Amino acid sequence: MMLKSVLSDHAPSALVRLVILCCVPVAGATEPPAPYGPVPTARQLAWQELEFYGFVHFTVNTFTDQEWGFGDEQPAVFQPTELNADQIVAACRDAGMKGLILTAKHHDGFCLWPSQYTQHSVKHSPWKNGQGDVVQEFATACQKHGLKLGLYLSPWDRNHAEYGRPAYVEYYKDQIRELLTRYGPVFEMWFDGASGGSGYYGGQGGERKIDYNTNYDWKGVRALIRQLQPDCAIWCGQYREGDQLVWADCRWGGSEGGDVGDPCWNTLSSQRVETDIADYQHGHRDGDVWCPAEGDVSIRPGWFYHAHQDDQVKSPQQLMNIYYSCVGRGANLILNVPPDRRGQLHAKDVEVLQQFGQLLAATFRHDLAGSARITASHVRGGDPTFGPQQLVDGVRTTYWSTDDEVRTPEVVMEFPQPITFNVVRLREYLPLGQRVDDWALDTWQDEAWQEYARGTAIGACRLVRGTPRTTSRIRLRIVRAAACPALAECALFAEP
Ligand code: FUL
Repeated sequence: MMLKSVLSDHAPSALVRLVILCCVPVAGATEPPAPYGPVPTARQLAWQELEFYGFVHFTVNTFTDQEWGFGDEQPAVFQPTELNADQIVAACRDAGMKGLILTAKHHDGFCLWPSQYTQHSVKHSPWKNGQGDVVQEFATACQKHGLKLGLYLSPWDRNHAEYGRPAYVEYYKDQIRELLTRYGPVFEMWFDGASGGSGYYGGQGGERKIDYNTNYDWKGVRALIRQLQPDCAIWCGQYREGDQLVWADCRWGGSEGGDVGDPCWNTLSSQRVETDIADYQHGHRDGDVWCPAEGDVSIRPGWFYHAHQDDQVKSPQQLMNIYYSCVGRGANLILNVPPDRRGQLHAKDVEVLQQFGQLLAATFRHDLAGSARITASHVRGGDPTFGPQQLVDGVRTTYWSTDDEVRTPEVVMEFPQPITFNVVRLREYLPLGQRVDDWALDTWQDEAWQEYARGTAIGACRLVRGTPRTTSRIRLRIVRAAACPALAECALFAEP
């Protein structure tokens, strides 16, 4: 397209035209770089683009003031006085969330939907005379407000008599089948790692110890989910096969504070069968599977609502710090917002969610890099398809790249007027894998380059927040990369 406008504007002679055609690469004529290492599936890519969604912990615990129910709670205790899924989903939407995951069943085994496979559900609660269905109410509200619905179904069931035995696994699969056929598209199934221990177990009590990787037939569970809802991302539920660990679509980020490791690679090794927290937090740079991280955290100290925590709701600024150390390290953030005994969010939580949403929107509304004249030390095949302007076009499917052998290129942005920024956002073009190891960003100060930020992994999103800096020139350096870079974005923002 660029070539075409040059020709028509200046109407060169036939000879000049021929020379131009021979020397100037035609946009789109250059082969894209080969992918490096493992790459995401379409399902994982769609999941990574969500970046931020909610978690809703709600069950009998809300009414017994517990975090973990024992499994002997009477369904009668579940009695929300004014359940309002609309209020909850709207508050999540205002915070900038793209979906939410509801605890259809927590460790206590109580089901928020009228499952045909157990008596231990809303069917036997006085709420709506046993005619209610909390999962349906959330599915409807999510659809209304444009959020995606995800479901948490605790593998550990402290109510079920057969827990830890093969019959329970069949029960568990039956429940998954119900959930994935009744409520429309489910974007994520969340398989908690907390598993096995003491419980009511149909009145038998005692301890039931299990091996998370082998007990639940995760392979069969996964096949069932793929069959029913192929687009649904599966969070955890990894299993051993021979001497390998078969990871699911996405993994835990290794802390319940919302933060993930720095760096947080998208890749994991299937060879490391014994995992520890650091594996989840950081991933493995040399990993052979794509398995991005999700950081989970609650807006309050507990996952369930407790009135005595009403004055411990995290502030918008605290949530922002978490956002930088989760989304800003390339992971997805799931923020828990627990309904109270009415079945609504407390006014304080709603207020914080609104303020946080405003802060996010105000920070990321205007990309200052958009006004830059941008040049690169290298462009793949000299082809504008891979030119540095792709970094500032606001599109995640176009990218700047270089010839295969060029691994430490740089880009310079020059601004017509000095800009003041304090947040940098970088994104790699994920379909080509995670390619960059180290990068740095400099600003032009007093006739010299000065380093402003430096980091390791980029991945889906890398955010760096510093002190405000005013400059008329910026330089992004790729310091080390495993393959020529494929960067989709270099954006600059100023926090309000
Ligand atoms: C943990 C559970 O034990 C907590 O109750 C909560 O659901 C949290 C998100 O995951 O493993």
